[in-house]
Amino acid sequence: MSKLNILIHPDPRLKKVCPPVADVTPEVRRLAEDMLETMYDAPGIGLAAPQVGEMRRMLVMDCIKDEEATPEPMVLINPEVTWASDETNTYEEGCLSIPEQFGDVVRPAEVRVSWTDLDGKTREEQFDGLWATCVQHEIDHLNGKLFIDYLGPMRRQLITRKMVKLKKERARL
Ligand code: K1U
Ligand code: ZN
Repeated sequence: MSKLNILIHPDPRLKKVCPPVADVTPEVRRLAEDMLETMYDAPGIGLAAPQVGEMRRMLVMDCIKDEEATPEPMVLINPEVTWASDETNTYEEGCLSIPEQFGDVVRPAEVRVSWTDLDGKTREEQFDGLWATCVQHEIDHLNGKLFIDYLGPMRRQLITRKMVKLKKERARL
């Protein structure tokens, strides 16, 4: 397994709509393993393929925050929201591509999602709580959307400026 480099906003690859995964090949399974390793190492509760420069519709997540609890890694290929609740939930979201910045985002409290798993089988599940927030955040990444796109233009611009500065500092190291 290898740890992958996480792209930092602003990056044109984080603004693109990703095409579907055509086939679940050994290379796709390997990418899923590497994405999970990268997510746990960060640490994060989710990671979408474009965040590591892989322009395809797949994501990983594990919203079990308790380090003592058994991990529940999930890999979702070509995920689609098939139903969303009218009830909403507000969560202060973060993003591994926008380190140390947070903002309140309102999303449907529950969603049903269908996807292809690593065996090539179609799955469908209903998510709530942090799992629902996370899966919607990650599917947004596959559509070139970031959590800061839900914030006001001033806050978005401020965060973007901070990230430009951070990238310059990191490039100097
Ligand atoms: O997609 C990403 O950038 C990962 C992101 C997912 C996410 C966070 C919060 C709400 C929705 C989606 C993260 O994992 S940020 C890090 C984080 O939330 C976290 C890190 C360690 C422990 C617990 C949470
Ligand atoms: Zn993110």
